[in-house]
Amino acid sequence: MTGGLPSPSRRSGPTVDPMLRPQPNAGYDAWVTAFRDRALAQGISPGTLSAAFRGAGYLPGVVERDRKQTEFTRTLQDYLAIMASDEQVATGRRAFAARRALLGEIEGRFGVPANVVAAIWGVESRYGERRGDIPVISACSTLAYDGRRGGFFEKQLMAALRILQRGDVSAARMTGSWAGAMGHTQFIPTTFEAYAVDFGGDGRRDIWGEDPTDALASAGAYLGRSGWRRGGLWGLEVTLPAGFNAGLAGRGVKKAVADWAALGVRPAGGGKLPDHGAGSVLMPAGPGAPAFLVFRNFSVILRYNNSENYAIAVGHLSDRLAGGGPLQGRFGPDRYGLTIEDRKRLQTRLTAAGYDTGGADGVLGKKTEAAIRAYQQANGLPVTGEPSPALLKRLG
Ligand code: NAG
Repeated sequence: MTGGLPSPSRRSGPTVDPMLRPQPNAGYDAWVTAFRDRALAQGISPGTLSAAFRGAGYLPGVVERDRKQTEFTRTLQDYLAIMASDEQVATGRRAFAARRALLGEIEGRFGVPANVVAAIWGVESRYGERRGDIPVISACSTLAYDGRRGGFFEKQLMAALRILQRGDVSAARMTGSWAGAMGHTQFIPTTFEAYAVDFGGDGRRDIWGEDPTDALASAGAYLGRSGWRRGGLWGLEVTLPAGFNAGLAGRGVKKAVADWAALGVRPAGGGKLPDHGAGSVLMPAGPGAPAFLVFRNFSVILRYNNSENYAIAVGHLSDRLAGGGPLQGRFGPDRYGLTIEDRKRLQTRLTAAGYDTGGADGVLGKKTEAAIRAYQQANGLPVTGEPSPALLKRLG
């Protein structure tokens, strides 16, 4: 997954955003003409190329999303508010229960626990609800032409064409996020080529359709083949003693569990630290906020998405799907001086005042930023798009 969450998928009818419909662009057309020769030289057939590019085109909305990723970086608390709220956990437990047998088989084959694969599914596509509906050929060719990360997206485009040529999916069904992450488990084309499996046994690897069988098995295969240790934990929430040396936090410092215990690191849930080999202490939200001891399997989750906050969210959600409780530690105010309750209140009040924030989950994204800008503009305030305690107060 690139740049945060996959966009909501709409299963029927045309994509609403007109910026996600192909638009005439002579530069793009010339780029595609030259690209075709490179693809032919790499063994893509003329038939595959014409089927792939039929109806494909330049999508300005994709470039816009790539350029204007939100100013707000997604914190651990944001990830948890989105993926592991009580409501999301309840949804996740239902999805997990419904696929328990399949996930058990996947665990048997690849050694990755059922609840971990289910957590990846939840984080990547909300258990299949948001698989992405942007045509992958259009998205990857637009970004390859655009050039900001042209080399990367040309590789993805070439991989997507090989996937089409192999017959796993038709061009029309090959959809994903604006950045080419596809299906239930948001595989980019090169990850698909390297790790996707046909677990259902119909001769195709289908991660796009309603049935999540191949996608979940592919996620299990990806983590399993990336070095997941059978029986190992990802990590756990811990408490740190007063005066813990923050210089010891971070994946750069690895110590045996006994050494961490001697330094006063304790499981937040009580008892003794479990021993899953050398580990690192992470303090993703600074001193006083939830802290974690992470093991080797944590690094395997990072292969999926190289963000510590992402991997902690997956790990924690996997615990919750298996019946565990919420984090014990509390997050302090953010860099604007606002707690998550403040941020939810800000969103509720902006929305009530006619500035839609797209919900009140306490996560500040593009819509909240736009709502703040619009409110500031309309009220003669400096237009920063940034929240503040003063803004919250003003909104009453
Ligand atoms: C992620 C890929 C990962 C790749 C990374 C950087 C998946 C599930 N994850 O989207 O393999 O290393 O981008 O390109 O495809």
